Amino acid sequence: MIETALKQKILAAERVSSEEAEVLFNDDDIHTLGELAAAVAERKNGRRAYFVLNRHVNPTNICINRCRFCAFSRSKGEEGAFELSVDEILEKMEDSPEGIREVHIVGGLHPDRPFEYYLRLLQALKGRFPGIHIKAFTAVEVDYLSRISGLGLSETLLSLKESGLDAMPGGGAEIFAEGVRRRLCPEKISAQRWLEVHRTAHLCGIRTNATMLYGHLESYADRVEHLLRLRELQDETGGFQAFIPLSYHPRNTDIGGLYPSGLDDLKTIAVSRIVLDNFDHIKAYWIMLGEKLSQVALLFGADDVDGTVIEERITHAAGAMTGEGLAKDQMIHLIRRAGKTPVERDAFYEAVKVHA
Ligand code: V47
Ligand code: SF4
Repeated sequence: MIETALKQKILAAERVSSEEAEVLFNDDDIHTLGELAAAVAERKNGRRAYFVLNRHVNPTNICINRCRFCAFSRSKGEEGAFELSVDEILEKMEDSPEGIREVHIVGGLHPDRPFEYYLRLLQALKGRFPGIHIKAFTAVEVDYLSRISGLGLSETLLSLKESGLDAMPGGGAEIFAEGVRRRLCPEKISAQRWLEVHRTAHLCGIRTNATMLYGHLESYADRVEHLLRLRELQDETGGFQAFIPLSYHPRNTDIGGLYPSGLDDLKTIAVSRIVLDNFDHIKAYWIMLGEKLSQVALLFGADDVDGTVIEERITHAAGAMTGEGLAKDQMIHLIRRAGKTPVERDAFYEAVKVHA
């Protein structure tokens, strides 16, 4: 049972402490938790629920990190490894359905692609599709680009921005807690560095998202630590747009294990909505949650279901049970039937069309 004092605190828009956040995770009263999170979401976004017409592009799956939860990456020369040229990516974009507003680009840390490839890719995409926002490169990739270019973090980010980068996705955060992070992804940048890249991006005027990979080896206390570190940085910069809890998919991974339960997925959305009081948006990523659970998540604190997506490869390599994309009509239907107003948005949450 969630105590009355804690309920009142949340309803009065007061900030919850780390102890209180743990209480929320440990409580099994999912209905009360959902109601509280829904009240917070309604205070922030009314009845609106957002989606974007977007597609994904993964320039390569070749990666020197080889994180133990990642079924997408390959080593160079390994069966299944791929690398796309700038022209091949432009062709994919040409073949996409009409009306796309955002392209989401993330990939592996390629051992020998030069920094110029990434700048050329951005310039070519912006030149050919000026109306499409480019949300690209996780903090892990940006750190790597800074290393291979020999430029500082700000210079790297400013070069990417000048070449066409509009916003950054939230991947690579995984779980900040040091012990678990070391077991999950020993080669990956530290939590501190991930936060530093985002801080620098915000200072350079680049808005970003944040994620948390949950349901593997971490505890509730680790999840709370993660959320609080994000909340702290957001207090400092205000540069985060959305938070996306990423539900672990165990297939074809080194660490294996089980999928998180549907209740854990809903609980994580709801607690995130309550704890991250300085984030405008909580995203229920339907690719990972499934269409039906992401619809329910709209009643548990989420106000965004990502987008049409098209050609998702990272989650699908690890056993996603969803399709690789959804049509615009399906997104609108999903949101409407949850009793919300579908708002088609761009990469900056500007409304493109309200489907009242
Ligand atoms: O960084 C990798 C995660 C991320 C697995 O910012 C896995 O709008 C679950 O960050 N099970 C990429 N997750 C996805 C991502 C994202 C997706 C949609 C929207 C946005 C956004 C960001 O996927 C990786 C990693 O954290 N991931 N393997 C897995 N087995
Ligand atoms: Fe590479 Fe990212 Fe996969 Fe880790 S999660 S192996 S950094 S592609």
